[in-house]
Amino acid sequence: MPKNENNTKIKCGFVAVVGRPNAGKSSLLNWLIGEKIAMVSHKANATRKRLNMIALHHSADEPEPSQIIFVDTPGLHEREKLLNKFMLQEAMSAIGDCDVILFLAPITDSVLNYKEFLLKNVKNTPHIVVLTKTDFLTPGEILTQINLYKKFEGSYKNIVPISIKKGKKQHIVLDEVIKYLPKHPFLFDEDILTNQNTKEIYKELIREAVFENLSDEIPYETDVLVTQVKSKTDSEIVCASIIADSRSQKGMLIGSKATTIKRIGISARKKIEKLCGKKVYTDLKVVVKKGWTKSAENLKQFGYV
Ligand SMILES: Nc1nc2c(ncn2[C@@H]2O[C@H](COP(=O)(O)OP(=O)(O)OP(=O)(O)O)[C@@H](O)[C@H]2O)c(=O)[nH]1
Ligand SMILES: [Mg+2]
Repeated sequence: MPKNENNTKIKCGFVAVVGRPNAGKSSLLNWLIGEKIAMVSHKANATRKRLNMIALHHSADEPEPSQIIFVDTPGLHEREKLLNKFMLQEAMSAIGDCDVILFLAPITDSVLNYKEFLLKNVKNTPHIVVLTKTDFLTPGEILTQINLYKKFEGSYKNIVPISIKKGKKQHIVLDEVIKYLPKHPFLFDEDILTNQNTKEIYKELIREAVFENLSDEIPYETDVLVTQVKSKTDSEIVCASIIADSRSQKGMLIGSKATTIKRIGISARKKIEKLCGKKVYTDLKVVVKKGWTKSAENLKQFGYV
C-alpha cells in the first residue's frame, strides 16, 4: 500500500488525455512515462479503451513528488458502429471523471476541434492545451498557431507546444499538470507504471502489430483476445486469438503460406519482449466473429464493456 497516507503535502490525481483520433495521445503518454505501454499507429482510431498510465514526478515547484494517473482515451469522433459509440463514451467518461484534462491537438489543426471540446467539458474541469507534433513547423509558424488559441484565454490554464521527436522535455508537461492536481495520498505503489493487467497490455501490442501489417479497413474490423499467458522465470508464452469479421479477412490475416500471420507474430513478439525483458513465444490463431463490431455481446466478450 502507498506509504504517504498522512502527508498532507502530497498530490495525486487523474488526468484525462483527450483529443481527436491520431492527435498523438498514446505516443505522448508512452514518452512521458518512458515505457511503451499504449499502442500507437499512424492510422487513426487505434486506441479503443481507457488505459491508466502512471507517472511519479518531482516538480521543482513542489515540496514532494506527485503521482499523476494519466488516462489514455480513444480519439473524440462520432460514427454509427457500436464499437465507435463505445469508444466515444470511453473518452466522454474520462472527461467527466478526472481532476485535470490534457486536450491534445496537432499544432497544424484548426482550433475548431478545441471549440468542440469546450462544449464537451461540461464540468469545466481545468485543462491544458497541448499542441503536438511541433516538429512539423518552424518556430515562427508555431507562434502563429498558438496565437489562434489566445482568443480562448481564460478557458484553458496554459498552452504547451511539444514534440516527442525533439529533445527530452517531458518535465514541461509534467510540471504543468502537477500544478492543478489535488492534495491526496498516492493511489498506487510508487514504482507502478500502469494498473492494467498483463493480458490487456499484450492485447494492445498484438493489435499494434496487426495495424502495422495490414492495410485499409482490416485493422478496424479486427480485435485480439489474449487467451493465455504462461509466465516462466526467463520466458513468456502468449496465446491469442485474432478476431476477424469475415472469412475473407481471415484469409488476409493469415496470408499466402501463412506469411502475414507469421509477420504479425514476429512483430508482436518483439514488442512484448521489449516490455517484459524476457524471451517471448507467441501462438496466434485467427477466429471469425461476423459483425462483432456491432454486437453488444461480442464487444463485452472482447473487453469493451
Ligand atoms: N512527427 C511527429 N509525429 C508524432 C508525434 N507524436 C505522435 N506522432 C505520430 O502520430 C501518430 C498518431 O499517434 P498516436 O499516439 O497513436 O495518436 P492517438 O491520439 O493516440 O490516436 P488514436 O488512439 O487513434 O486516437 C503516430 O504515427 C505517431 O508516431 C510528434 O511529436 N511528432
Ligand atoms: Mg491512442
